[in-house]
Amino acid sequence: MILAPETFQLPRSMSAEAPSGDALYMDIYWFSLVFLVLITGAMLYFVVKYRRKKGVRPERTRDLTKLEIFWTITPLIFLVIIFHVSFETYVKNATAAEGAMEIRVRGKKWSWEFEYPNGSREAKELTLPVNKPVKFILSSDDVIHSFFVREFRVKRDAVPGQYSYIAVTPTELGDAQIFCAEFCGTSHSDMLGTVHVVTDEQFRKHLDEMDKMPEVCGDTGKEQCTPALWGRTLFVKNGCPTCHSVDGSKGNAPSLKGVFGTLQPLTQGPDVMADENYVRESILRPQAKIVKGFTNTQMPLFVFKDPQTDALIAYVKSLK
Ligand code: HEC
Ligand SMILES: [Cu+2]
Repeated sequence: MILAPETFQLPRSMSAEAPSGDALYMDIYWFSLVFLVLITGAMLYFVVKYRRKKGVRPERTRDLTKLEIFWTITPLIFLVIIFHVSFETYVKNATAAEGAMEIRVRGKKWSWEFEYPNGSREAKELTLPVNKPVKFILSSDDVIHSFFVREFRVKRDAVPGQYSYIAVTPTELGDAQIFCAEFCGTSHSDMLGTVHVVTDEQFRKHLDEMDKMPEVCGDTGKEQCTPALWGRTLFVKNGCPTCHSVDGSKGNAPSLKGVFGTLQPLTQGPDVMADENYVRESILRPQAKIVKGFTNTQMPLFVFKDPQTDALIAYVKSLK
């Protein structure tokens, strides 16, 4: 299959679903353009031809029922055809192929979380094997988000309390940007992510290694990884900084600076020592102990495997 590169109108196409939609888009585009030119041309021509002239009195117009029926029915036929072709393309692209790999996509303020069939999860980054059909099962932990990848030509709302689906078969190796296409609050514009389309072998390797500490991490992605540095990478990726500062300034969530190893005042019960167990619980079950001055409902639920949780704890510990 020959895939179109980026054009003035359309971004690069990277999925098996893209060509049919693009073709439809271009058909409708040219169809509209031709009629725009024809109608505007005819209009201008008549404006000039029948302009007011000295000594010429305009004729009374007559009803031309046949002509009126003609120009009502003709566009209707065109619209019915466009609807039919669009609907067919939509249905074809909305149904996942038999045996498609199921990936859960969860929108939360303000990050995307992806869960692979083996249960591993990852934030803001999605890796997919090339030429394998994928079915995304979308949901939201809070408000309505919308999962949008231009290069795949897919967009679907992630609605709280409901699952929605999209099917896609990536056909090109490379990266594409994930957007949230539904305004969802303060950091909506940061709700970005990246899809990596890789070979089957790279994909399997990625699944194996996802839950282990990578060799390199950090902002540049090139620093030698330590648990604390990996923790910081995960902290940023999972959108923790949208609520928590690490420099002591308080917003709608406690700053995590200097938390570890100190007594934390709670809304209920005695103060509690912020040790490993407390930080772990605060991350995995934020509702369990509520820090004084804050409400419990704001921190979303995160599910991390032990290595990730340990790395996050190491990072919180390092914030002196
Ligand atoms: C939407 C805002 C929000 C996000 C995102 C968020 N948190 Fe929180 N977090 C809170 C709030 C509010 C509290 C205080 C209430 C409580 O104790 O549950 C809190 C409490 C905590 C505490 C206890 C702090 C203390 O002073 O004792 C830790 C540790 C923590 N969060 C870690 C994280 C980590 C790690 C992440 C990212 C994986 C994260 N949070 C993401 C809002 C958020
Ligand atoms: Cu969003």
